[in-house]
Amino acid sequence: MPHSLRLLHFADAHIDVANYGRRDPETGLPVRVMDFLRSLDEIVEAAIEEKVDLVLFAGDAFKDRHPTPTIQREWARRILRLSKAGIPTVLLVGNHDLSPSWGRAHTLELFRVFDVPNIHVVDRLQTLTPETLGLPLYLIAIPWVHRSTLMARGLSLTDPRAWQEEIHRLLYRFVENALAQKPDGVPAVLLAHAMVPGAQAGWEKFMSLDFTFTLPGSLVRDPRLHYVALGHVHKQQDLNPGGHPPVWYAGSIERVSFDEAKEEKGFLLVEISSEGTRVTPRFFQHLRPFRTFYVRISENEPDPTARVLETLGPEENLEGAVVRLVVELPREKEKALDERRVYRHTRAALEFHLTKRLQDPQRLRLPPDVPVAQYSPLELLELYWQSKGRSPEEYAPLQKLAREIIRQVEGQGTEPTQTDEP
Ligand SMILES: [Mn+2]
Repeated sequence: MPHSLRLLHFADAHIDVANYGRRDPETGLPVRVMDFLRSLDEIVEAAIEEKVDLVLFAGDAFKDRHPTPTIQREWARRILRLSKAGIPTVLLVGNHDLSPSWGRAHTLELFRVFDVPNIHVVDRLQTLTPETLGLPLYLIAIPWVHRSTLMARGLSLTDPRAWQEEIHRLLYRFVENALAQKPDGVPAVLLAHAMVPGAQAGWEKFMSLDFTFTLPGSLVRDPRLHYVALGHVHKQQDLNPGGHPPVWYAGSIERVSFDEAKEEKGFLLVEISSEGTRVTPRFFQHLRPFRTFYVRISENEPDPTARVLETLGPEENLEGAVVRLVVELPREKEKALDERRVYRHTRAALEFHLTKRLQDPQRLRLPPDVPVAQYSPLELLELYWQSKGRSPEEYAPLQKLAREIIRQVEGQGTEPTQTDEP
């Protein structure tokens, strides 16, 4: 290997996932979007300062494939800084960047249309040669593959398992061919946006509406590779600890939900040399705190509001944080909770979410002369709603949904519904 190569790997920017809430008066951008952009700025600055040879973005630039022009501008500004700094940058397409409809543009396509110097957009199975990259490195790239793409290739949907096997056959063939064509003496890196079995998944599974595009573990742990740069899973992790090649999800660049409250977020600096591959995670210091508080109010609590405020602690401790408060309290205590005071106490927080869980003292009681077995599941469910003090108007839609689910489970087909497609 001629000399050592230094890469910066990041993924799952999702810069507009919190495109709402309080706005910054100077930029007009939502404060939370600015948090994401700050992470992105740090990534770009690190790439320039560290003089990396290549930046790999492993997919999912935005929340979905309809970023607003403002958001697109902010993304483009930062990618152009990399371009102008002369750093080859590969932008891989993730599931959130893609339209499921055949022939529609994805969110990264304009960089290719304008032929932006040093920016390489990858939206199909592709290899990037040392000539293309201007570097002694061979890149094998696997973007998220959409169901419609596979269907266009004639894969039928009837048997998901056979289908998954067919995808995996295709991927093994692609990687095998790619490695066979790799010039001697240059390292091979795999860049992919996909799920890999064994990864600790997080919020991204709720964000994904399509089927899960999965890469087999043995494909990514191929020892002929020098590094595997993954995107899709939001928790940063190495899927081959201590092994070769290192197989890393860079993770998302900001926290998206409370599940990630304790997760560090950052990017990876990767050095490939004749001695092997060294991966150094870099974490952001600026991340906004996400704080969750639980309070349980008992039946004989004299002052529920005071209890809640005490749990939240001093107002100034909440400054700038995203705060969630869950209060469990007996239904008859609800009126004693002064919500306005609670909101006033949390006004320094950037966001405040209050969830009240009202507890009912009475248990579900059935008439004593009728055995439970004589009730149908639907009747029992209705009794349950009633015991919770719900009105028929409130629980009717849920009953209807339950009826449909029970029908489906019992294999009697579905009722035609009037609901619109999401
Ligand atoms: Mn994804």
